[in-house]
Parts: sequence; C-alpha cells; structure tokens
Amino acid sequence: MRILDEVSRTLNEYLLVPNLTTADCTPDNIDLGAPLVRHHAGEEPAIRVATPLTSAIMGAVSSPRLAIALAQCGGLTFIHQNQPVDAQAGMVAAVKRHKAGFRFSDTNIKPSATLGELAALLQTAERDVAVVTDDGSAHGVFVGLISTDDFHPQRHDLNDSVGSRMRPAQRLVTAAPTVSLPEANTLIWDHRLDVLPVVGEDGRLQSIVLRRDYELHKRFRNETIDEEKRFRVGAGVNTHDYRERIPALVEAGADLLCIDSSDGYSVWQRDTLRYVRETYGDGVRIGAGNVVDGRAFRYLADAGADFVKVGIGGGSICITRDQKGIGRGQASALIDVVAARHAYLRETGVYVPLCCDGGLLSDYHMAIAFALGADFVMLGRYFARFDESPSALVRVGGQFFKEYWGEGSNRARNVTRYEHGGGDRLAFEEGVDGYVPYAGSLYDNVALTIAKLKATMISCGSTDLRAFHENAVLVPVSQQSYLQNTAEIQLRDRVSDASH
Ligand code: MZP
Repeated sequence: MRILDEVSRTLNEYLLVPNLTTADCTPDNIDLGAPLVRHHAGEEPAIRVATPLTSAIMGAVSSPRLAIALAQCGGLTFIHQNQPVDAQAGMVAAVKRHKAGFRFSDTNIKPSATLGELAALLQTAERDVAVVTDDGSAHGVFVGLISTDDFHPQRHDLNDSVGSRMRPAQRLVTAAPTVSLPEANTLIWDHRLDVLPVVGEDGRLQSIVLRRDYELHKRFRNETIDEEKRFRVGAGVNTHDYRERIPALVEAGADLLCIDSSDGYSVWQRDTLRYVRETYGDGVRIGAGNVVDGRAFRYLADAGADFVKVGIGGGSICITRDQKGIGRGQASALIDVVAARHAYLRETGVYVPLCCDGGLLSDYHMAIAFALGADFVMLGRYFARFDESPSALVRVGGQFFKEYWGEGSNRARNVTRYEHGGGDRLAFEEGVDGYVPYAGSLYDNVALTIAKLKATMISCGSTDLRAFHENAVLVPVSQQSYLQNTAEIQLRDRVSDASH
C-alpha cells in the first residue's frame, strides 16, 4: 500500500494570476491551435486542430451533425463506438461525404419546388445549402442537409429568409465567377451577408460561398479541412473487436481513432495499440486512455499512443468514484501526467499531446486545464446542450433541456468501456441518465468559449497554447474563498430568479 503525499485537487481549485499583457496580445493574434498526435519536438504534427475542443465519445453527444458543425468551428468529434461496426462506420462516412464548400450550379429546381423535391436534390448532391434561381436571379435560399443520415427538412422553409443565420435572398450580391475566397470575404463582410452567390457572365448561378466557410479559412486557418475539402472526424474504438472495427473505420475515412475506456492502464490497450502499429505503421493515428497518473501515461506512451486522455471519475454524469472508489481530481491528475510527458519528451524527443477529459463544467475550467498543460479538451455535457447533439430536446416546467446520459448508465450499457467481467450487461451502473439545460447553437456557444479563452490568454500574456503552458501562473483557491464565491453566485441566482 502506498499513500500519495498530496490532496486530490479539481480544476475548480485553481485560479490564474495575470501576467504582463503585451501589445501583440490581441484576439486576432491568439492562436488556439493544438497538436493531436505525437511528433518529434520542433516538427509539425500530422494532425492539428485549430480549436482545441473535441466532443466526447458518447451516444448522447457525438453524431455526424455535431461532427460537421464542430469541424466547421475548428474542433473535432469522435463518433461513439457503442454501436455495431457498420453503423459507426456509416456515421464516419456521412461526415466524410459532406462537402464543406457549396458549389451548387444550374439546378432544374424552380422556386415552386416542394420541400421534398429540394430535400431529395440536396441529399443527392450531398450539399447543405442551395440557392434556388430563376433565370439567374436568386429567389430563395434553402438550408437543410447536415448529413444524409440526419436530415430535417421540416426545420427549414423555402422562404426568402431561411434559418436564423440566413439573410433574405434579395439582399445577396453577385460577383464574377472567378471570385477568390478573400474577395468573397470582403464582399460578405462589407455587405454583412451570410451567403454570397457567385453568378457567371451568362447570368446563371455558378456557386455560393457561406460566411461560415470563409470564417473557417480565416479564423481557423483551414486546418480542419484536408485537400478534398472534407472535414476531419475521429472515432472511438474498444479493446474487444478492434480487429474488425478499426479496418472498417479506416476504410470509412476516420482521421483519428481513440480507445474508449474508463480505465486505460491495461494490457488490452497495449495490445490494441500494438495491433495498429503492426498493421498500419504510422498510417493510422490512435489515442489511448483514460489515465490519472504518470505511470499509466508512460505505459501508453511506450506502447505507441498518439495522444493520451486524462481523467477518471470527473465526468458530469460519472458515478465511478461512488461505485468503485476509483479516480483522482482532474487538476492533480493533469499535473502528474504533464510531468511524465515532460520526462518522456526529454528522454525520447517525442511530444505526446494530452487531452483533458471530463468535469469541465465551465469555460474557465478549460483555461485552467490548458494552463496546467493539456493540449486539448474533451467535452460531453458542454456539447450535449446544443441543437447539434443527437439527444432529444424536452420541456420541463417551462424550461428546455436536452437529454444527456453516461456511457456507464443502463441506457447506454457500454460494456466495452466499463468492464465488469464479461457478458453484455453491466454488473452495476457507473453513469447517470439525466438532462442538461438546453443552450442553443453550437456555433454561437463555441464562438463564445473561444472569445473567453482568448481573453484569459490575453490577461496571462500568451499568444499561443504552448506559451500559455509555460508562462501560466496558477494559485490554489482556499476553501473559504471558494465558499464565499459560491455563496455570491447563489445569491445572484436567487435575485435574478426573483426579478423574473
Ligand atoms: P463531461 O464533459 O460530461 O463532464 O464528461 C464527459 C466524459 O465523461 C466523457 O468523455 C467520458 O470520459 C466520461 N464518461 C462518459 N460516460 C461516463 C459514465 O457513464 C463517463 N460514467 O464518466
């Protein structure tokens, strides 16, 4: 028996102390880009994200629709593995089929087309937006296709103004067919447009450009889209059927895999990693986890993990600590694993990215995780709240919620993630089945989170995450100041409830 000489600390127990903010610390200058896979120090990693947010490998969270939306914001989704191989591969393929650019020319559809006809056309063309034209003039914008498996035409009317983020078609401007993306951006911003139709010399529609596309190129430096303009997508795998699942996911186009387990310090993970290296060399990239200490990190890094996921028992829906007494505060886990990552880098010259997974209940927790050395974060509750997550929207007592359940709950029954000794049933639950407050669109919320993270980094005088890891100054919060802060928040909430 050994007792660690420390108290297990959560992310909530730290605050950041500002550093000098220099003139180059402006929002446009802050780079949130992060490596996702192991690489030699000083070299470029094979896979990066522009926004260091990934969505949890969970049925309530990661669908093709969410994957596309998150990729458009520069992050990455891992499609969940608690489903048959062909179903998961189908979801990956749906994301890869989706075309990020929208080039919709010369359709035979007339403005009088029915929604069904437009839906069929969009599905055939695998596009998510169409401009309906009559003799070259735009009459309406139809938005609908998110992925062929997740299509809700009834949500969008064929109308001059479709969806909250679209402006009336009459206000669209036209340009030469050769308009470049930067030129399109100038037009989009000068005219405050969401959609720019590009009309050829013959007066017919050649293509359209969405503001979202350009934002992607400008803000996210095009890192999420590979040459064919396909979005990147990840996929979870398990240590049981990996010999069938991994080839199918690779065939479907998955860009990055991750072994999905509540406890990754096992010979089964080593064997899965070994299989990938022996079968694909470095052609397939795969992360492993979850771990909460340096020994487990080292074991998985030595076994070839491309990244290591940190966190046991901290998930918002997790009851593993109550059921098994296993886990560690997320801050303590990160501090220990980051130290082991440094040691591994010193010894081998190889940098292994770390993902902080679970228990990130507010945006500032993400900032603390990055300050402690996480390269990217994985979020379940955060994404479950949005329109794009696959779970149902429900109304309870006049308020809207989305369903959110743990992979260890009886609802998910993810037996490959929660090993209880065989069979297809969990011996006991490790997760709960509940609700999270509905929060609207992923696009709006991720933009807000990015703005907050950048503001934190500006206060801390860092223009990229690597500098933030090195320069951040953190201070533990005393129980007294924590209680005082909580009491103030509760008081504010009560006043605000009463005033409503
Ligand atoms: P959170 O963002 O909701 O706090 O946590 C999400 C993380 O919780 C997932 O990425 C996964 O690691 C973990 N998880 C998923 N299901 C369970 C469970 O049922 C769980 N216990 O802990």
